[in-house]
Amino acid sequence: MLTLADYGWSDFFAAAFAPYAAEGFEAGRVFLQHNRALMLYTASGETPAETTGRLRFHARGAEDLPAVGDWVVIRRADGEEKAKVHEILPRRSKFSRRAAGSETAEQIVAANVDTVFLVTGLDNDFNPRRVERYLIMAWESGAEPVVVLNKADLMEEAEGRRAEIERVAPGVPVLLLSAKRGEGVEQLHPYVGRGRTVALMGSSGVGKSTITNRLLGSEVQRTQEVRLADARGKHTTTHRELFVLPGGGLVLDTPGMRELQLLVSERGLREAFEDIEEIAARCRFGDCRHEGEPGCAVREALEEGSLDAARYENYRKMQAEMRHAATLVDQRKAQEEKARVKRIHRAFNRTQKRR
Ligand SMILES: Nc1nc2c(ncn2[C@@H]2O[C@H](COP(=O)(O)OP(=O)(O)OP(=O)(O)O)[C@@H](O)[C@H]2O)c(=O)[nH]1
Ligand SMILES: [Mg+2]
Ligand SMILES: [Zn+2]
Repeated sequence: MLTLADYGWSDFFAAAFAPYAAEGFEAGRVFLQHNRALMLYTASGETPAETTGRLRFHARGAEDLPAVGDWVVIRRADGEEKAKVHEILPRRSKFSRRAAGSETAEQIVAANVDTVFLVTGLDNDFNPRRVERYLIMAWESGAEPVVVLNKADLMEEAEGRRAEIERVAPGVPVLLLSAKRGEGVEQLHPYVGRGRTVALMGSSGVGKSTITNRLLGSEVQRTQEVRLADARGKHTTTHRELFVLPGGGLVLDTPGMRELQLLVSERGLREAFEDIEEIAARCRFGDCRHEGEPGCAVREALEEGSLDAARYENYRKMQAEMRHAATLVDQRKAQEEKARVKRIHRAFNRTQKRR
């Protein structure tokens, strides 16, 4: 029988859970989520669950609802198949993306991930600019990023590509492997282990599910050839699921993400482009825009080639995007707060009338 520790439980969650334990609640970890339906790992095995109406009522957005990887506070009523989720315990890390069809609505993709494998294929998918973007998301999440260059068997120049990615991912391990052939997969092992959660993220067709199957030691996840005519891939994996590994630890396979769904944020941007931030700190003027001001260290670095022009351009692009998104999010939050207050007033008035 597995214990909560096998599912990633730690002192951090135990401390947050203590007041609920005293009231007889149980803890569970979400391993599957489909709309309101959840599947949880608990001390007594797997159980289906759903959120209480109260939790949904007070939710300000998707952020306040359970996502895969979340630890939740549950109660089981006699004779009911589904446990009721009363609260979500604080998250140690979280991945958000833009919800489909919206420029501002945030969706939590995964919670409480320790290490994220940012997977890129050494085929047509290879794109350092995209890796930079994924790194922003990873740094923002609070999980430790590791870049995984998969399909090394398809490229002669794999080592050169690795060096190229190391330059855009300062301080981040960059691993080269072939999941299909099973070569280099052991480099992932130090990141997995009892109670540790790893997640795989990257575009469709890069081999996330193939890697998941390697870690699981069996063909649990379906994998599929990418159509050459359609560079977007097929999106073989359609939902996120957290698996327990036979040797201990948990792995979260996710559906391929389109680049534009990634949210860029200040913190993530700073960390992913730390090298540029360091150069910019040497500009003569504190508010230097690096557009021809005298004593600009960034211009100088670009001219002498110590700063790669494409990387700098991507940084500027991400920065502009982040500012745009931040404005939209502020507007949305103001609207949501207004709607929430209105909702609470209405509910309050209803109870007053009943009296
Ligand atoms: N040559 C080669 N092919 C690989 C490797 N790893 C995976 N593939 C192939 O790439 C294709 C896509 O792999 P998947 O594991 O389904 O990719 P995915 O990232 O899970 O894709 P989505 O679920 O759509 O996001 C399959 O045909 C795999 O066999 C590898 O190391 N080398
Ligand atoms: Mg997949
Ligand atoms: Zn400057």
